[in-house]
Amino acid sequence: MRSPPSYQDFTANFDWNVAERELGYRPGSPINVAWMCSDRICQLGLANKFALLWEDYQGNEKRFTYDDVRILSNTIAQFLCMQGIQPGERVCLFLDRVPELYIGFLAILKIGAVAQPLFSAFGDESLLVRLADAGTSAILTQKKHLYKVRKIRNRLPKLRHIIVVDADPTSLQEREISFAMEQAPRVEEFSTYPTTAESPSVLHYTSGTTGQPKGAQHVHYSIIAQYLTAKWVLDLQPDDIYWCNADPGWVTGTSYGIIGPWSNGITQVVLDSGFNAERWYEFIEKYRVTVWYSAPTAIRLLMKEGVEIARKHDLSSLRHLASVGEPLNPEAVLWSEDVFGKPFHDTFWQTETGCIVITNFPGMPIKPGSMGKPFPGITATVLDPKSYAPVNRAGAAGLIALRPGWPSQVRGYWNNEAGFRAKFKNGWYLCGDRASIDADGYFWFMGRDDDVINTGGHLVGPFEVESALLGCPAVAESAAVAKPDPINMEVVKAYVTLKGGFQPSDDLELEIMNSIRKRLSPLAMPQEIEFVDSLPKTRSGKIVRRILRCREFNEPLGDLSTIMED
Ligand code: 6R9
Repeated sequence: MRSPPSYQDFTANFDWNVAERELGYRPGSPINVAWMCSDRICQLGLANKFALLWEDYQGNEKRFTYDDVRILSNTIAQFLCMQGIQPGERVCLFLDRVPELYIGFLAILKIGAVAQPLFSAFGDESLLVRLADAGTSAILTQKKHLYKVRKIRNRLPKLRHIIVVDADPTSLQEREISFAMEQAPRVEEFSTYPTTAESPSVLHYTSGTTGQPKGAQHVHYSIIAQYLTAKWVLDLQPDDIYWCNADPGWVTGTSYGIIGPWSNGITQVVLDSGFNAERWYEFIEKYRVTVWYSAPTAIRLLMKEGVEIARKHDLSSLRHLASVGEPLNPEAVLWSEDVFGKPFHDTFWQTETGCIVITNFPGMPIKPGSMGKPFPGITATVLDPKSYAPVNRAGAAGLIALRPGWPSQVRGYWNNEAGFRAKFKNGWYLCGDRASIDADGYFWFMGRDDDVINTGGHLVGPFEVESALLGCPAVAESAAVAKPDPINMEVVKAYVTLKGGFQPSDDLELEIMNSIRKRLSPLAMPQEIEFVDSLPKTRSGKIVRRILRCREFNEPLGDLSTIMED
């Protein structure tokens, strides 16, 4: 049996140009992610290999070869060109995990436009904030999500085209157009727009503590890192059947749900359905999935369902397992060793890093609970929070920091230069997380360094929730904080003071929760609302979420005098 290379093998004389060479990229020449992921794979002789095996919650199935993906992305690309969409314009993907999402993503990149994927579970307000900020020109969506777009389109003057992939043309209104990918005449040849290394490619919105979500701007050169990390960390081999169960509304679903596997010419499977243990195991068994990239919340849900369900299925095809998004608790690693015969490998990264940066490699001894070591070419350390100098003491806590300059690093935040600059200190990029490094160089995650709530691997910004809460007629002031949760690690909890004339009640709590769920998303919805008379504030009146968070987690408050100052 093939034994994977050691960490030393991976790191010795490392240079990112390994990936440039393997992808056939010569610095200075055009580079286009979509072309690399489809046309190039066909040219390698893999045109008839399956790129995508797709299934939905009702059991409908579709299969697409690399040649299908090439031709269908050409077909959508040509349609977008005919609508007058120009290179650099933002085109939003607001779709369930249907084939049009994956293939449309490539199409947008083929015309040199910027792909802006958003979760289809988003409500109208979450959608509005992100489309308005990006000045998005077009949106691809489905009939079932159209009502949300219709609700906000009058507030989006720049949104010229609402493209519905499954609608009956007679039911459409102004600015709406129907386009059925598989019924349209197939476009065999399309000349991909000659984007270069620094041309913008993907715009992913991610939440921070202050302000509305930030648009992380990526470029075509990112593929260099996504290709190599997918190959080495996810251990992709030519015959693999790869399953990444992340939605492309989240960076994991694009970097490793589209670009990583397809740039490697791998067959991937997609299940467009929510969590269901039985269904997931059936899916693995049916497609003989070999490599699975998942998340701690999903693993905890599987653990909760018990080993018996897993034992009913033949899961012996699984060769390599990896996880991302939140701390992977040691119990989950041990459980997977017991149930699947192999451990989940924790990987750490962010929307801003574009690729896995700290990780457990296939051939590396795992220390359960640790995130592993830096990917070759990534210089990672932990910094003292006051001096921003590396801590350099085994086991000591610090801020996770990376030396800027790896290929898939975010190039900026859309419309938010100051927010971007604030992420750099002393020549380091700060991730916004805390960790320690042990004597063997393994990183151990400790927590976030801000007020962002990580619920089931999804980052929710308190500001976004609080803004939505203030939109409820009864709410005077609010603070959104994390509350511990056995499955999602954290959920949103809101502390609320009411306006005069309103009384706390269960009905009011439900009404507020529902309003947030509809306007933002089910994930951003507070699972609990605590009505209070006042909120803790600094002397100048800023709400101090940390005090409320400490209360939820039963943690000591520490020195309050510094918190209460500004
Ligand atoms: C890919 C992705 C990034 C934040 C990150 C950290 C948390 C991600 C983790 C992890 C502990 C891991 N995070 N991986 N925490 N262990 N292995 O998740 O991107 O949505 O931008 O989130 O998620 O807090 O800073 P993104």
